[in-house]
Amino acid sequence: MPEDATPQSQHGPEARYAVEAEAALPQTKYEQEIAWRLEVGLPAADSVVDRSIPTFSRGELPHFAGINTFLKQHFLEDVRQCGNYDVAIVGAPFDGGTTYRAGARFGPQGIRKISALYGSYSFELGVDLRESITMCDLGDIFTIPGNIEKTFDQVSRAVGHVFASGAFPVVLGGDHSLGYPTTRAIAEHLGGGNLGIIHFDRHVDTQDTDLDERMHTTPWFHATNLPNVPAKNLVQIGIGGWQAPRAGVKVSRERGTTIMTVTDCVEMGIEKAAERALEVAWDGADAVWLSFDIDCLDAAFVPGTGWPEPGGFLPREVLKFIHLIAAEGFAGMEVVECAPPYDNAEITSLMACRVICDTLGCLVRAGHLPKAGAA
Ligand SMILES: [Mn+2]
Repeated sequence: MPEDATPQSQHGPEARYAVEAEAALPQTKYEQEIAWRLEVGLPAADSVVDRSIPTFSRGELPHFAGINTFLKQHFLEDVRQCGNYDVAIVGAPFDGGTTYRAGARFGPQGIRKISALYGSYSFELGVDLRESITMCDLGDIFTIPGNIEKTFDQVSRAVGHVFASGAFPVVLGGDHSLGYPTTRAIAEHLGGGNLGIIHFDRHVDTQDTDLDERMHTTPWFHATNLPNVPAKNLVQIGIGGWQAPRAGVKVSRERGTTIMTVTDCVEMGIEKAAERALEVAWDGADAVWLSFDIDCLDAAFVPGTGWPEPGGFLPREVLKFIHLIAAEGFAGMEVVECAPPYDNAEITSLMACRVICDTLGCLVRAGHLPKAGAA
C-alpha cells in the first residue's frame, strides 16, 4: 500500500473530492420536499411500499412525469415575487433575429423539457442545488413575433426586473439577437459601472445590421455602443469557421474586442484561456454577463441550432471553461440558439441545460450563490 494511502485512495483526485463532498451535503431540503409531496400529493396507495411516494406526482419524481418548469422548480406566476428567490429562470422565445433557420423560439420549451432528466445534485461539483439555493421559473417573456425592436424592449424590461429584484437571471433563448437587450438591461442597473461580457460562440456577432435589421449577428455591435459596456471587456471564445461574417470581424478589430479561437484555447490550455478571459472581461468592470451560444460546440453535438458550424468545442472543454470562469461570478447568464425543431434525441437541449446547471453549481461552489444575505 502506498504511503499516502487513505480509505479513498482507490479514486482519482476529482472523484475523491466528489465522494468526500457528498458526505458534507445536507439533505434538509430534500426531507422537507418529501413531506410537502405527501401533504399536497396525498400519501400513496396502500400497496406502495416506499411511503415517501405520493399519489400525485409532485416535485422531482418520476422524472418523466409532471409539468415542465426548469428542473421542476416552482412556477412563479406573480413575477413581482421573484426577489424572494436566489435564481429566476426566464424564457425568451424569440427567433425573429435568425438569418438562416428559425426555431429557437422553441428553445425555452426544449430546455425545460429535457431539464426534467436532471436532479439537483452534481457529483463532480459536490453541489446539491436543492440544498443550497432557491429557484423559480417565471415562464416566458411576452415576445412579439416579427418585431425585433418591440421584443428587445420587452426582454430588457423583463431582465431588468429580475436583476433589480436581486435574483440571478438565467435567460433561456431564443436567438442571439437577445444578447443586446439582455446586456442593455444589466448595464442600466449598474449605476454607471461597466459591464464585461464573456461570449461563447462560433460567430463574432458584432456587425451593425444584417438583412437591414438588428438580427442575431449584431448584438455586440449595439451592446458595445452603450456607454458602460466597453468593447475592451468583450471576450469572444470559440470563434471560427466559414460563418463569421467579415463585416463583424472588421468591427471586432476596430473596437478591440478579444477573440480566442478553439485552437487558441486548446493549445494554450483551457486553464490559461479561462484566466485570459477573466482578465479581459473583468478589467475595470463591475459585473460580467455570460452569453453562451450553444453553437460554440462542434456541430456534431448541437444539431438543433440555427447555424451549426463544424470545428467547435467538445462539451468537456466548455464545461471546464465554465467551471473556471464562474469562480469570479456573473451578473446573470443566457443560453441562446437552441432550436429544438432541428435537434436529434434532444441532445442540443440537453447541452443547454447542462451549461446552465454547471454554471449554477459552480456559482454555489464559489460562494456567489445563494445571494448575499439570503438564508
Ligand atoms: Mn453563433
